[in-house]
Amino acid sequence: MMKRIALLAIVAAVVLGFAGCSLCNLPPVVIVTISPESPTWAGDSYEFDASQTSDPDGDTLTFAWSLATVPAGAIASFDDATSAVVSLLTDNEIDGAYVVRLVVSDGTDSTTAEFDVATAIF
Ligand SMILES: [Ca+2]
Repeated sequence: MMKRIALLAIVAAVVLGFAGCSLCNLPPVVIVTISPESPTWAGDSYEFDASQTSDPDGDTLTFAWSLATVPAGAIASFDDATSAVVSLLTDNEIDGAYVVRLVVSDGTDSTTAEFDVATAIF
């Protein structure tokens, strides 16, 4: 009887251990550096560097950049929307605000961050 109880305790601990692990995943901590810091001229590029982003559990991270908002008529895009460091080429002759969205996933959870940048015309 004691052996059976001990065995049940071990099984319960193993099951709880696995369940606990899948529930205790921590999401990525997003850190982004934007260059230049101030508004740039329309047609210039912004660099977004998320290479300092990390995961508390050491999980492998994937990056997905998108444009949540662009000035009317703008067709700006990223050079590589799945890289940790991306360049946003803004539209020539169109000034206004861009809202850049980054979703970083660790395969289980994701962290979303948004950044406002703007361009000006001469
Ligand atoms: Ca994680």
